[in-house]
Amino acid sequence: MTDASPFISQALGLAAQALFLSNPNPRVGCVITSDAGAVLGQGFTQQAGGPHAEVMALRDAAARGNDVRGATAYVTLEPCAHQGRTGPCCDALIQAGIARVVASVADPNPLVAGQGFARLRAAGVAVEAGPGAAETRELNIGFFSRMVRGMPWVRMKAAASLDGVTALGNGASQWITSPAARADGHAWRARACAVLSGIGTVLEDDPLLNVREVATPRQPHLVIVDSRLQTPPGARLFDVADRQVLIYAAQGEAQAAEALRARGATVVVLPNARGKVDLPAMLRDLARRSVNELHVEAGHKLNGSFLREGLVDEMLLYQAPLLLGSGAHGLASWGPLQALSDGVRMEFHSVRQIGPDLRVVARVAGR
Ligand code: AOF
Ligand code: ZN
Repeated sequence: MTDASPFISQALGLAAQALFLSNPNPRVGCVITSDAGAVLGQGFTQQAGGPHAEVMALRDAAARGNDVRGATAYVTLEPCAHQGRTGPCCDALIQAGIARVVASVADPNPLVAGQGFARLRAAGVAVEAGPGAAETRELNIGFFSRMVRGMPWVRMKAAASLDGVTALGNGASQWITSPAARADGHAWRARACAVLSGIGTVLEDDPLLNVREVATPRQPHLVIVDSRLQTPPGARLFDVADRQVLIYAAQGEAQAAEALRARGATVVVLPNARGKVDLPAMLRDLARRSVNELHVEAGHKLNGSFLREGLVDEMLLYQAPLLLGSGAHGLASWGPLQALSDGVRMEFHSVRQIGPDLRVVARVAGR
């Protein structure tokens, strides 16, 4: 028997090619090999509603004229057993005569969850699970979060000076970090199912909040937290084609909501007791709408609310080698805290220099 890990590594590399493409479907790769260890076919998950990795690999093998009967399929997620937008991958593998499946991890989707493995075994296919499980979870951190917790993975992006300042007291904030950091930030937008910002940012900057600096086959959806429904129907954010705009409000003044709906927006009214948007309820609603990774790019007040309510999983922080001193805004306003232990304890996940700036990815401890 050949060693699983090189082919699983290859399948993980394929899965990574679906990073901007397959949302909200997980990024999955598949490699089909002969007994002698020759690659017969390979593929990765296509756009939502498109073929899954296994089907792409089977098609690839067929296109190359390769016979896959008796072959092994290395796949980074349990093959699906359900009829979703596409047919069950299990059945496609069984029908093609695949003899053995090596899968990284069970699909946390309750529609699948172990049933794929069971169906393969029932058909006499040998099944092994395990290699590459951590890498698959990492690549699909939002999908696992949505399936397991019923919440998106919340990644808060900010650009700050070395002393943590995101804007001067007078509001000046463009541009603290370099074009290289900005382009890198767009790659993180591109992998998200949705980008989120607040009404303050919309009114101040009239931003597009789309992906422009990197090539992408799809735009993430846009979520605006807008308690009093103040988003101007003429805002530039409505000019981006092929994405959904979701506006969460605490009150749904009929006329304002109508004007925004006329611009194609979905308006959701979800107030909390303080007359603001109920952020935890909003996140659960976004998960129901299939948001895996939520990219929060907002001002210090909304950032503060997310942190105060314990809703942030990860920080994506770009820091320029620049000191801006006091009289300025930090990246989140949510204090003042009484004790150091009241802070949000995080762990560094990766630290890298991007052009002249630093990129820090930190995760809330235990997430
Ligand atoms: C696989 N291989 O490459 C992926 C899978 O609506 P559908 O038919 O596209 O199904 C989506 C679900 O399929 C998704 O929630 C997840 O459970 C699984 N994704 N399964 O066999 C793949 N991407
Ligand atoms: Zn499938």
